[in-house]
Amino acid sequence: MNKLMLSSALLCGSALAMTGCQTIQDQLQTGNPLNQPALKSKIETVGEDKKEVGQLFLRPVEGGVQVYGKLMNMQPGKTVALHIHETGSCAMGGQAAGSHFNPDNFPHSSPDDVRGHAGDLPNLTANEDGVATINYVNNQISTDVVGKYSVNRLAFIVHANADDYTTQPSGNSGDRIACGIITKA
Ligand SMILES: [Cu+2]
Repeated sequence: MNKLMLSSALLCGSALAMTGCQTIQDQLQTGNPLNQPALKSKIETVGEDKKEVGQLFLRPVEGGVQVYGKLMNMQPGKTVALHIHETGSCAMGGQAAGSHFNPDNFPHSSPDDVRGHAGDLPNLTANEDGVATINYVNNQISTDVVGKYSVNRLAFIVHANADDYTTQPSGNSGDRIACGIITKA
């Protein structure tokens, strides 16, 4: 089943494969009731007011863990960094979340680099309505409740600026502006 879906996805560019393409696109939609997330996180601003900015979800898929969801009330057009940090706390303006989740002690890198931080994720760009979506498969993390690669009880951090995927240890992505603890869905 999963293998079939994967081959459909690979054929997405072909008109003949539109049906298969639609299928995997549907599978990747946020909130598909047939594919409940394993983990979820309510993302809130790190200030005193703790305004909710959105929700992110994680679930195991072929090839890794799908991280998906959307953030709202972002600065329109702005590109910002999103990471999974190693400690499940949003206290002290998000500083309590600690460093990037990095169970294999790799340098910070682009999210697709398997020798980078497990918690590295792609930058998000808000549209003109201030909405930013993510739909990304991370192959270095697990949705298991516990374990070396488990992200349960860790935290998402949204930064003020984009991640350059190069600067150590956090891509020169600036202040922490929003945070969410990852919990069982
Ligand atoms: Cu970060």
